[in-house]
Amino acid sequence: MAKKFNRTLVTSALPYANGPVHIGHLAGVYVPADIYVRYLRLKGEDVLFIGGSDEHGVPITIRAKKEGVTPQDIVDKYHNLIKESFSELGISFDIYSRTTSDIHKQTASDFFLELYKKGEFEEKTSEQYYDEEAAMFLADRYIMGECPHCGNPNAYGDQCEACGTSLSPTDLKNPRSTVSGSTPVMRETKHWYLPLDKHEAWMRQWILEGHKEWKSNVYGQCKSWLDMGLQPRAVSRDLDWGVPIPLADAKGKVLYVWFDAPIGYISNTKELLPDSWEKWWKAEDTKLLHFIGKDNIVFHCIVFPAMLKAEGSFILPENVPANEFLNLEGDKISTSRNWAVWLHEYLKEFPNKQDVLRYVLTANAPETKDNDFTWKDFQARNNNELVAILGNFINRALVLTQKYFDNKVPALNELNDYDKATLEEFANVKKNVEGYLDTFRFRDALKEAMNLARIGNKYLADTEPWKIIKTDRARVETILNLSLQITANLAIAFEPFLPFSVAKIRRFLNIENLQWEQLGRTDLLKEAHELGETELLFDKIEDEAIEYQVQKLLDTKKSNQAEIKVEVAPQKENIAFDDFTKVDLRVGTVLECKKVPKADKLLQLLIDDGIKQRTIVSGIAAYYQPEELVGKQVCFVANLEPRKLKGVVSEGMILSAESKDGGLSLVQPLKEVNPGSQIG
Ligand code: B3M
Ligand code: ZN
Repeated sequence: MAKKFNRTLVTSALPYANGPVHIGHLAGVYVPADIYVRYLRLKGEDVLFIGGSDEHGVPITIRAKKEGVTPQDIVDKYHNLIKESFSELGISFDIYSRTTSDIHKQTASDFFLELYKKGEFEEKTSEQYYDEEAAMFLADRYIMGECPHCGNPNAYGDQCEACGTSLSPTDLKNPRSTVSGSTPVMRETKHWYLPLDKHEAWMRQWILEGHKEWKSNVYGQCKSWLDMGLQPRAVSRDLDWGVPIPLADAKGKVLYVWFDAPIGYISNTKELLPDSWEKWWKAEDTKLLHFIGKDNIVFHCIVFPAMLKAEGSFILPENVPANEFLNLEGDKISTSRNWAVWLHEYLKEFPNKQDVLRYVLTANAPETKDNDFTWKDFQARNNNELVAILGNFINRALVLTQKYFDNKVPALNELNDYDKATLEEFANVKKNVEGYLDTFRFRDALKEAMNLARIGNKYLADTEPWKIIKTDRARVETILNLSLQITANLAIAFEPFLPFSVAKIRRFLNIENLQWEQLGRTDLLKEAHELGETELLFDKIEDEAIEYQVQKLLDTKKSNQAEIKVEVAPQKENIAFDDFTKVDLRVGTVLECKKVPKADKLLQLLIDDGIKQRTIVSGIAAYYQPEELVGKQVCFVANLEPRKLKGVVSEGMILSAESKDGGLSLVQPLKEVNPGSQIG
C-alpha cells in the first residue's frame, strides 16, 4: 500500500559560499524546488522549504588565502549575496541559513558524537602529506607536483587539469606544498570512517527494490555505486576550517564538509522551528525530498541516508529528484573561467524580469539530460511565448472588457458548440499539470500550463469579438466572460512557475489568492465583478540587450584565451639519425580541397606531390575554408601507411602546429619550392 504522508519537507542543495549563484544552479536545483513547494502550498499542503549556504570545505580556505582574507570573510560576502539574489528571484525558502551558525556547529557536532558513541565509525590511521614549515596536514588541493600521465608540472593532488586525470597526492612526482612551497613529508594521522560497506545490504533493498520510481538518472547512478561495492569513507579532515571533531584526541581535525553540510538541512529546520522541528525529520508521515544536481547524488542517496540510519531516529528521503547539468552557449558552465550567467548580474541587467528567467530555465531544464542555455533561445522564448501567447491573450481579454463593458465581468450567456469544445480542451489541464508536477516533470507541466494560454489565445482569435460587438453583444459577453475565466485559471496554473506575473494578473483581475483546487473552473469571476488596472504583462526583449550579453560572453572567452598558459609539451626521447631519415617529409601543392561529408572536422585535399596526385585527409576543417587552401604549398609525411578516414583513403599526413588561439596552423615553406621537394 502506498504510504500516507501528511507533510513534505523539501531541501535544496546548500550552495558553496565561495562564489555567486549562476543559471546552472538555478535550473538544476532551486527553480524546480521552488515550483514544487509553491504548488504544494497552493494545494494547502503542509510543506517546509529549507535552504542555506555551505560554508566549509577546502575551496573556501584556498580562496581566502588567495585574496588575503579569512574564510569567514569569504563566506560572509557570498552568503549574503546568494541569499539576496535568491530572494529577489522569488525562491521562497522558509529559511535560508548557513553552516557557520552556532546552531549548526552544535547540531553537526552532536550528530557526530552520537554516531561515535554508538560505535558507528571505524578509526583508521594512515599516512598523509604534512607540511613541516606550515605545521599542517595538506588537503589534496594544497599539494602540487608533476602529473605522472602528461608531465604537467602544476598538477593538483586530486586532479591534473591539463589531462583531466584524477589523481591522489602520492601519484605526483616532486610534490610541493602550495602553503609554504616546501616539500611535504609523510606523517601518520588518525581519521574516523563511516563504514558504508556495512550499510550496503539494507540500502540495496531500500533503493533498488523500494524506489524503482526514482528518476532513471538517479536510480542508475545509485545502482552503479551499489554494484561497485561501497567503501568506508572518512568523515574527518586535518584542517583548521570547519566543525571541530568533538573528541579529546582530535586536535586540528574537523568534520569533512560533506558530513556536516547535509546536517545543515537539519540545523536550519531547528533554527526555524526550535520546538517542532523533530516531526519534520522523524515522523514516518513526513515526506522528505532532496532537490540537488547530479554531482551530489551519491551524497544524498547513499552517504547521508547511511548517516541518518546509523543515528537511528531519522526518516530517509522519499525521493531525490536530481537534475543533470545546464551548459551555456555550448560550453560547460565554469565558475573559475567565469563562463556563467550570474544571478545577481542578471537581476541587475534585466530588472523586473525574474519570471522570464524562471520561465526559460524551466522550459529548458536539464531534467533527463544536459541542456544548453543560449541568449537567442532566451529572447525567442520571451518574445514568442511569454509576450506573444500568454501576455497577448491576457491583455486582449482585459482591454476588450474595459472597452466594451466598463471593466466589469460580463454575463455568461448560452454556450455554443465552439465554446463547449474549448472548455472540453481546457478541462484536462489540471489533471495533466498535476500529473507532471507530482512526478517532478516541470518542463512538461509548464508546457501544459502554456497550453491553457494557447487555448485562450486561439479562442479569442477564432471568435473575433471585436467584429461582432455591434451586432451580437450577448455573444461577446459570453466570449469575454470565458476569456476572463481562463485568465483567472492562468493565475492558478502559473503561480508555481511565474509568481511575479501571477501577482500582476491577480491585480488586473482584482482578485485575491486562488487555490489549486479551483483550477479548471469557469465560475472564478462573478458577473459584474469590477476588474483592476491593466498594464502589459511582459515586454519584448530587443536584439541590443541580447547582443550585449553575447558580447559579454565573447569578451570572457577572449580574456580566458589570453590567460591560457601555453603548455609546451615536454621534449620526446632522442632518436638516432637513421630513424629520422626513415620519415619521408615533402612539400606539395594543393590542387583541390573539399569537406568530407558527415565529418565536420575533416578536409579532403588533392595534392600535387611532384610525381602524382595524392589524396590526404586532414582534421583542419574548423580552421580553414576549403577554397583558401587551393594553390597553397603544404608539408606532409609522404610514406605514412595509407589509412581510411570516414571512407576516404588518406595517403599521408599534412603537418600543422597549434596556433596562438588554440586552433591549428598549417606549416609552409618560406619560399615557393618544387612540388615533391624533400624536407630534411
Ligand atoms: N555544497 C556542493 C554543491 O554546491 C555542496 C552541496 C551540499 S548539499 C548538502 O554542488
Ligand atoms: Zn596530466
